[in-house]
Amino acid sequence: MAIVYLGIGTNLGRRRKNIETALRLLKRKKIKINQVSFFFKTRPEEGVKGSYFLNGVAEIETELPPQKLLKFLKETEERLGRKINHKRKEPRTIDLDILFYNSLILNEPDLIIPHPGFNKRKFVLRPLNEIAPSFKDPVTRKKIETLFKENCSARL
Ligand code: PH2
Ligand code: MG
Ligand code: MG
Repeated sequence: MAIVYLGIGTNLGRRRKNIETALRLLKRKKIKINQVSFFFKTRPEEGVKGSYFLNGVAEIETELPPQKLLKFLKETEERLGRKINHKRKEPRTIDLDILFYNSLILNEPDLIIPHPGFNKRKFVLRPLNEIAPSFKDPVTRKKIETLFKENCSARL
C-alpha cells in the first residue's frame, strides 16, 4: 500500500460538485481516502485562463503503482469533461496531480514525483500543511510545515 498525496484543482463549472464527483470516482477504484483538506478559492496562477480555482489536497491509500495511478487519474479527469489532450493553460473541470507517492523520487517523461514546483505553490502547500505538516519531502528532506513557512507564510 502506498500513501499518496493528490493535488486537486478546479476552475470551471460547479467546482464543489466537481470535487465531490472526483472523490467519489476515486473510491470506486478501491482507493481509500484517508484525509481531505479544506478547499479554498485561489486566483489562477502561471498563466492559466478562466476565473477562480477551488484548490485542496487529499491523502489516499492505494495499491496502484505510480503509472497506473496516473492513468486512472487521467481517466477520472476525462470523465469529468477534461479533454484528453488539454492544453496546460486551459480552464479545467478537474486537475488531479500526484504530489507525493510514499517517499518515491521518479523522473519519467510523463510523470515527475514529487510534483515539480509544488514547494512554490501556495495553493498546494497551504492545504497540505493542514493535513500533513510532518510529511517529509524526499528531495529537500524538509517537512511540509517548514516548506510552508519558508515559502508561503509571509504572503498569506
Ligand atoms: N494549477 C496549475 C497552474 N495554476 N493556479 C491555481 N490557483 N490553482 C491551480 O490548481 C493551478 C494554478 C497547473 O495545473
Ligand atoms: Mg496541475
Ligand atoms: Mg495535472
